[in-house]
Amino acid sequence: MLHLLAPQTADGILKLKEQLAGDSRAHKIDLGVGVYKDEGGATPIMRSIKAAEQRLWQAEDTKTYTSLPGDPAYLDAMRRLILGSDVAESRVAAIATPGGTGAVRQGFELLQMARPGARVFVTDSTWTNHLSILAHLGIEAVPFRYYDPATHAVDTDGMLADLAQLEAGDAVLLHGCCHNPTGADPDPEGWRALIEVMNARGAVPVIDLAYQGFGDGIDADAAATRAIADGCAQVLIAASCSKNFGIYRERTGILMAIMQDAGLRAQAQGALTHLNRQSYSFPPDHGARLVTMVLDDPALRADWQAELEGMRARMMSLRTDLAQALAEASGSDRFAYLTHHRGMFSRIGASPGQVDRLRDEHAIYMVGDGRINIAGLNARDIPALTRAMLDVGL
Ligand code: PLP
Ligand code: TYF
Repeated sequence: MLHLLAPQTADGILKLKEQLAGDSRAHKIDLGVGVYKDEGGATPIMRSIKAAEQRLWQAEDTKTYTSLPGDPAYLDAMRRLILGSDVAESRVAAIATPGGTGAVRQGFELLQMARPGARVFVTDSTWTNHLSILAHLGIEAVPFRYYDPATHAVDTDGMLADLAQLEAGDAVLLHGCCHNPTGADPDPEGWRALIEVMNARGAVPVIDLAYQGFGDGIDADAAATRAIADGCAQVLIAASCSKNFGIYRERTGILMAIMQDAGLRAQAQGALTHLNRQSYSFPPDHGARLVTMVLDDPALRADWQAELEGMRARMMSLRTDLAQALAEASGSDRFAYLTHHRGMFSRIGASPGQVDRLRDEHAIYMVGDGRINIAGLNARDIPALTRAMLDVGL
């Protein structure tokens, strides 16, 4: 009966990798898949991770199972990294998950366990995996206005008008920082209004935090998440260590459920642990252990922070340099939005036809919705990208 399986559409972002591999033009520029790259185009292992790995190889004397929710030291270190000291430990239930994707998946499953038929409101647009996981689980995704292509910024009024449709028991999926795919995050006032509308309607925030440290810094990037955790009675947070620790393939993430009191925390912890058991029993441990070692050792942590800050600064200066090159070549300031966006991504407003032309005529690859990965750039490619963007009419 397996022949009954319906064909599935491939991940459009990951498909770019194959297209790019088949392109023999030496000057091709990869602004596709969201992976951090250095000036030489490499995605290196961070120094602190390499050092932790070396120590772990020497010190680790067993690979017996951890516990179903994951190593408690990892869950604790991540809670402190994400929430700081703003949120009482007694409110936080957590499980380790295979990557941020695993956390997102488990979070949606938890919503469905709590309330079959719950809807998830999503930013228009959002990471395509959000939509495909929701569809796979049979959960209704309700898009709300978020990004205004005219201003390249968040359409706060439109967002709040659409969220007035929220009903009690709905969930709202937000990107904690560095919105994927647009690069536009709400301003502090927008975040405050979001908290207000979610509380007024009885909706549960679900925060996807995949780029902490890539926007304005480790604590600044967690500020909205902390404000929501502080201001709302129940919150889900799905976080990834793939980008900020550079451990993509280790599959390291966490799902936290913040509840109003310790009793409800225990109930949520039971449900989360149950979910891990139903899915894969014990979550992957290697990446989680490296993250814990880095966060808990002052010297490793300082080095990690310094290296992460260097990555963040590189992305910010690429933004500034590209915006400046475009301003000079176009004689206009219509590209200033690049410096207002945060994280790896910006949506540059290219139509599907313009995306095709950029690829076919200029060997520049980006996602079909006009999303570029800023970290895929380097100083040498900025003139070519500038010429190409203006050539196709952006
Ligand atoms: N959420 C968003 C918005 C992302 O862009 C990513 C990308 O990598 C993830 C979650 C999860 O990543 P991973 O499963 O590799 O940790
Ligand atoms: O959006 C991106 O490019 C990253 C990487 O199925 C990614 O989040 C892309 C697709 C995917 C998993 C990760």
